[in-house]
Amino acid sequence: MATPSSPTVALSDEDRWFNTNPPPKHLDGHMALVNAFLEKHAKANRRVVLVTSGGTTVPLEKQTVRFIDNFSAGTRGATSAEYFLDNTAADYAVIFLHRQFSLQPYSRHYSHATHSFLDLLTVGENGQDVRARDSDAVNMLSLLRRYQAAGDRLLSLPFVTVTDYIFELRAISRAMHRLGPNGLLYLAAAVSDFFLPPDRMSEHKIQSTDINTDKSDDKPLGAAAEPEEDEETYDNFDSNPKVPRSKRLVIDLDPVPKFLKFLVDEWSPQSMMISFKLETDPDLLIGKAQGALERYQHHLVIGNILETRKQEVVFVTPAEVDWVRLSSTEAAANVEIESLIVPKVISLHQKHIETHNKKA
Ligand code: PAZ
Repeated sequence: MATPSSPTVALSDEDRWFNTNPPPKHLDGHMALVNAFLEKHAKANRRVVLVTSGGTTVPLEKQTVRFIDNFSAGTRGATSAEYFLDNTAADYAVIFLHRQFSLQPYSRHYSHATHSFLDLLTVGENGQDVRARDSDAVNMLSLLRRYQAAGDRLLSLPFVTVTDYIFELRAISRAMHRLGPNGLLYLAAAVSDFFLPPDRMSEHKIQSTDINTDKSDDKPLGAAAEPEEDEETYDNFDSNPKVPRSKRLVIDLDPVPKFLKFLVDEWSPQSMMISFKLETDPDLLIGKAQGALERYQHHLVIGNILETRKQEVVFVTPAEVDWVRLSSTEAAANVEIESLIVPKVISLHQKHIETHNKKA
């Protein structure tokens, strides 16, 4: 403990954040798996890509009942992971850091379908075994072969909250530093920009009424507890101040620290780093992507618009702005845009490695 005479070292913003937020329960277990995975693939001189995928939650209570979430199902991440793994010439191993229960490479083709997976099965002729229905069997067999070929080149690790995500990202990217330029960070997760710090988070479920004066969520607070109309605080949050402040849930979130800066500068400076940028207003996309590149000094931002993200993305580097689009024929044939994104990323990573090796 610091005494008045002992020197004190000011904590950086990064240290302060990591000291005041709880690490995920499974971090040590995940890192044991990551270290063994990296050891094996580094020995084989294989490239390793960390693909992050899916949305992060922002819990509102420590014993979490309610949380804020976002739209992402993890399609971009799961699909991209598959194209990295299937590219046998490039020979990547993939750490797939994904939101728990979001889409996964290979199983994504069936896992979130609107019909039950049981509809794909039929009972064999002998009445004893189970088979895929004839109409699905060919596709399933080819998928199973691709999944088995990926085998131990895929390590899948789940996260839930935005805090879990940042802890996992720091630990994994630091561990990937050992790969030098063979490491690739492909950050497609939809990460919340805001969170509720633990010192302002209630331990238990947030109550909708004052539990000391009212037991029911349905009826209004008892007359004795309810201030008279003219005493009540009708704060003007909006143009309809009919609901008193005491009955509103007002959520006041802090910004999530800009951790990509730490990633580039300290956690994994030799890896190639690609961030994704999502916007809904097309007029903002390129400027925001260029702003992120400028601020973090990483290698590439892949920009996309919510509505068109499955048809087009834009590669923004310090040198150029390059749109990648499905042609109308490709779109009609349900070609996945990740089949265009991933080969382009692989060739940029190849250049990154060559540039690094020339300098060394
Ligand atoms: O998960 P999904 O396929 O529905 O969406 C993918 C995406 C839009 C979340 C991804 O392409 C992306 O832009 N991620 C970064 C989002 C952001 O933090 O700006």
